[in-house]
Amino acid sequence: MKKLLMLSVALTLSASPTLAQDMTLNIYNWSDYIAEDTIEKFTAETGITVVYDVYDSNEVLEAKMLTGSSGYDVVVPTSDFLQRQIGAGVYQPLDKSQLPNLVNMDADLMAGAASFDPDNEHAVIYMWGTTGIGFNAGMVAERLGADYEVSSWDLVFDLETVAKLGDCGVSFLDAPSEMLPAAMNYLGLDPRSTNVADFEAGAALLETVRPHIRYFHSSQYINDLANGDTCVAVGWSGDVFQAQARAAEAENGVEIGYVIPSEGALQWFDMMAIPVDAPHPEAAHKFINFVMDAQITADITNYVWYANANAASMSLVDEEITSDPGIFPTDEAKERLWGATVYDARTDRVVTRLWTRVKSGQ
Ligand code: SPD
Repeated sequence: MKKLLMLSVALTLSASPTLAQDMTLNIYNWSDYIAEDTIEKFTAETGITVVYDVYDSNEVLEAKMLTGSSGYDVVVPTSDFLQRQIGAGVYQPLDKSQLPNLVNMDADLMAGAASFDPDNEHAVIYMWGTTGIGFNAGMVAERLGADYEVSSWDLVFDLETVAKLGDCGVSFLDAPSEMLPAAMNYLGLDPRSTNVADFEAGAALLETVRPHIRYFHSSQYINDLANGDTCVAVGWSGDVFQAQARAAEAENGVEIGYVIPSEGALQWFDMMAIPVDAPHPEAAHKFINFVMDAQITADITNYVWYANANAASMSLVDEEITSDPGIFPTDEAKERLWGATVYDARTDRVVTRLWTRVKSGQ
């Protein structure tokens, strides 16, 4: 009897291979980037079990994607990295017939993303944000004076200013394709330039302030800011707001602010895509479609404090978030944002070499 049952299970599985293979889904996403209950809800709705891993750097994701056979079904590269990886044949075209919730997406923002992925063939926007400055209002005021208004990259790139903050802890993202352009922009150069001399100038500025930078890391700053262990972080919008929320929850008296500096900042889009060798492409489509549900996306934004590109979700997002110009920049602030440049292999080598030099401080 047992044998018969096993045989029938085996037959059922082989008769419906897609169903059998699609009961699992391997997701690789940025850390601190999903609501507490998103995965649980997805499994409850679909019966698909999820293995969820995280990273905090596009370079780490890219290395895995270019090596291949990562085992991941859904990954979330930022749009400039996505474009380069599409060029390397890393992603499969989406089957849009499996993505009915695409109608929920904001047409303008998707058109913007299409400049990295024509016709949005391979990816859908997950969340978007800016790279600006998070700061501990009290600690900064103690060192720079109560009247000092944090509004400029001066806070971290002006030597005299940042030197006064060294003791309370300043951190930079470990993201060369964001930090070098920010420094170049501060110097009055085009942040989208791929001119080696411009990168050299940006690196020289970063090396000047390097002695006052406690560390380069792209996720640790959330807790450090929240706990008052550091006072300033060049960071990603939602992460800084998460630090603010954690501090408020801890009632520890730490008050965190976020600014998009007056000189401008990078605006980026993180994109959901399916690797060409994903073991469970059908489940991957189901997940992407699930995230595009208006309520699910709103829940994520309400938890991680990142802007999303789901027009249908907006009325479900907390007003505290939709009205915050640090999360949804004003039209005036949008004028000062720049988009990422896609670096070719040669430029990438220049950036990597300079970044190693900046970080090592030698
Ligand atoms: N904790 C989530 C961080 C997401 C940041 N995305 C990276 C954008 C890079 N330009």
